[in-house]
Amino acid sequence: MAELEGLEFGKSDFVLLDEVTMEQFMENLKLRFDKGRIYTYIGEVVVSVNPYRQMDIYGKETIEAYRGRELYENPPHLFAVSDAAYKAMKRRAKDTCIVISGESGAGKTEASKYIMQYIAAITNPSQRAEVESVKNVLLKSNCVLEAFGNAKTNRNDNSSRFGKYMDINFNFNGDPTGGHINNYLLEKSRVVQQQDGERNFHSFYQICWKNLPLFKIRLLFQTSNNDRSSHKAVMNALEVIGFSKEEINSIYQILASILHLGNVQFESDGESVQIRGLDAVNLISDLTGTDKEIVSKSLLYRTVATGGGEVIEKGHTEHEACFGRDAFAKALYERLFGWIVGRINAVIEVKDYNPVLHGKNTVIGVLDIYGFEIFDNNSFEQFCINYCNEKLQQLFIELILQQEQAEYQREGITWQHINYFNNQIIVDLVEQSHKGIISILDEACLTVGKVTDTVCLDSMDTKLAQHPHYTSRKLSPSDKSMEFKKHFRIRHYAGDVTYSVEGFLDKNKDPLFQDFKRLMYNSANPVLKEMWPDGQLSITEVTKRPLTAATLFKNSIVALVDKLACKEPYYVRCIKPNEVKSPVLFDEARCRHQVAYLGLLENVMVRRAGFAYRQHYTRFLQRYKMTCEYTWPNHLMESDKEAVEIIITQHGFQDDVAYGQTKLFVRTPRTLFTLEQERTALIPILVLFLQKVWRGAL
Ligand code: AOV
Ligand code: MG
Repeated sequence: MAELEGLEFGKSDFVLLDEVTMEQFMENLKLRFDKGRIYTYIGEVVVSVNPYRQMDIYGKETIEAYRGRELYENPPHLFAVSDAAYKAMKRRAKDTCIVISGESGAGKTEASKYIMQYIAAITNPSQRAEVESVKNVLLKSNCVLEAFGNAKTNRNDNSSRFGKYMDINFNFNGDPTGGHINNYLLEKSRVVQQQDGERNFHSFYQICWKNLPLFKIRLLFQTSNNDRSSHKAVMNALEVIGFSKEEINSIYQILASILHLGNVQFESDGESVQIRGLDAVNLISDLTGTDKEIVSKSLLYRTVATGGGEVIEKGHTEHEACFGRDAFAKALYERLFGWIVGRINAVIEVKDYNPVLHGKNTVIGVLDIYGFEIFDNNSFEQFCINYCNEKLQQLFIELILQQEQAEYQREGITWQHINYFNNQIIVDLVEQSHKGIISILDEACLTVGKVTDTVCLDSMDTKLAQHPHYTSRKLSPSDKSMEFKKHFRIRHYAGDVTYSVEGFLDKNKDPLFQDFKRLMYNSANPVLKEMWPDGQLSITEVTKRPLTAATLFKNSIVALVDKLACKEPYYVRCIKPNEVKSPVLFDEARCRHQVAYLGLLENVMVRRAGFAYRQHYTRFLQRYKMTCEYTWPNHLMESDKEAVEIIITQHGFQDDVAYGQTKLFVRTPRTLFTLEQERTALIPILVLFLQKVWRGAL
């Protein structure tokens, strides 16, 4: 428990509150925010409030102050948990992960960057060149991924529109040897459409500082000087990571062609559809290294296989042509993004690692994913993002609230059970097979014939009418937000969200005409070709039913949760203090709401009634038996448990521990720290003693 700050800054660990009530919690959180103390602990969990201003707490001196120290030796900080995760990994060869959660704009991405900077700063003291280069690439990758994966939304000027989980690999010295980035569902619909007041991905505005044929593109009016400096940083980062000149050129050519695709317009004379003016098509063909004729043709026709195996060309309606163009633009961007991540991974992948020679390869994972969000208009993307946040909340409950209580029960420790809201019921509502929303969506997508979004909504309304977290429009006819008959509502752990079902089926099916894939595969540009390997399939070879977007997303998030669950977790819980990005405003109601849904109060209760450390009796004894005359070198008690009791009593720690069936439970870290110090002081004396014994002097 951190106690190093004066009382005027409030309690640095919520566990130290006089009473665990919402009032006291909020009072402390506000006091600390007002005093510029943005971090507070709940045991080992860091609660962070977005300061919305530059804080002078991330520099070299602060890093040095936290390096190698224990949590309670310094005021609360991200660096302290980063160090704890690092120490656990290095000393105990444990894989650890740092999970950062909180709603959109709460400060997750900033936190993840500080964590990575800290880890980079404290490793590789001998400055070995190959390690330095790995660290450099890991740090620079942030800049590139933000440029291509972040955008201004109405919640956050630099909102992550993809999920990111990064593993950093370490050798036995504790130096980074490589890493791997997993990216989750990029919000590609943003490429063709943004809500009022929002922007496309940053990369599109940065591109106008390049020498490319970009006239007549409306989007670029929104570009700023900020984009210009970011562009320089991205170019530098791409070079440092090792992208070749040709690759960098290709990236920007693809971006430019997506912009020009946005300028392609169609017209119809009632019979056939034409492209209005061919400027854009010509530019796209130049930029992508493809044939002008085939570009036009791919935009106007699709090749289909008939039942008899015959292959024919079918002209699009105007609507289909627009749909195809947009799907193509989105897919081009998505593949570009995936390719960039893949290229970074290829550079940082751990190479030539031999566990026999180099020891166990351990990992610290850092998760920074899009936060829970509610917009005026919530669509398929918000549905996926919010589902993902439900899963992470579920993991938090499992790891922090459930497991903790289950262990006390198992070990027979006296324990007042703490109730909390378990959001598993909402997770099930979304993902359960056959009955969940994703299943119902998939079923509608697989049904042959004309199934519309509204038909699918009907089916959801019927099947889920009884679910306590689902509101059907039929059940609330007077509800204004559902009057358009195209909405459904989920009562999420973090609040109610009304989703518009419009576009759900298309986004879930995510179709792209094979003609575009073939067009790209046949590009003269090898980089572009590499992104479209499936373009080589002929129309008759194409798999008919690939997995839907929601199911693919679900599978990836389930895999992510499994990955996290087998690591030792460290948590950063971010809170957004207000809706207006103010550094001084602490919006009490908004913060209270976040504290409630994040389950922070329950976290304090579990922690407070609970014990910071626990250790098996035998292991405890092995480590600390030298600190007690009755247990060194061996004890004469009936069991190890009794021997441990003697050590504890002799030190006067009996009020700070509880004895479980197999483990000793220690309430405060200080007890362990004192024992550890004593042990360290005794070791040289014992070594001398043992040397004498060996030499026969004693
Ligand atoms: P998010 O990652 O949680 O939202 P960010 O980390 O992007 O939120 O933070 C939003 C903005 O808040 C940043 O651009 C900074 O201006 C400011 N900010 C956050 N943390 C700090 C800090 N420690 N010091 C100074 N300013 C900060 V989202 O990605 O939208 O869920 O999807
Ligand atoms: Mg973010």
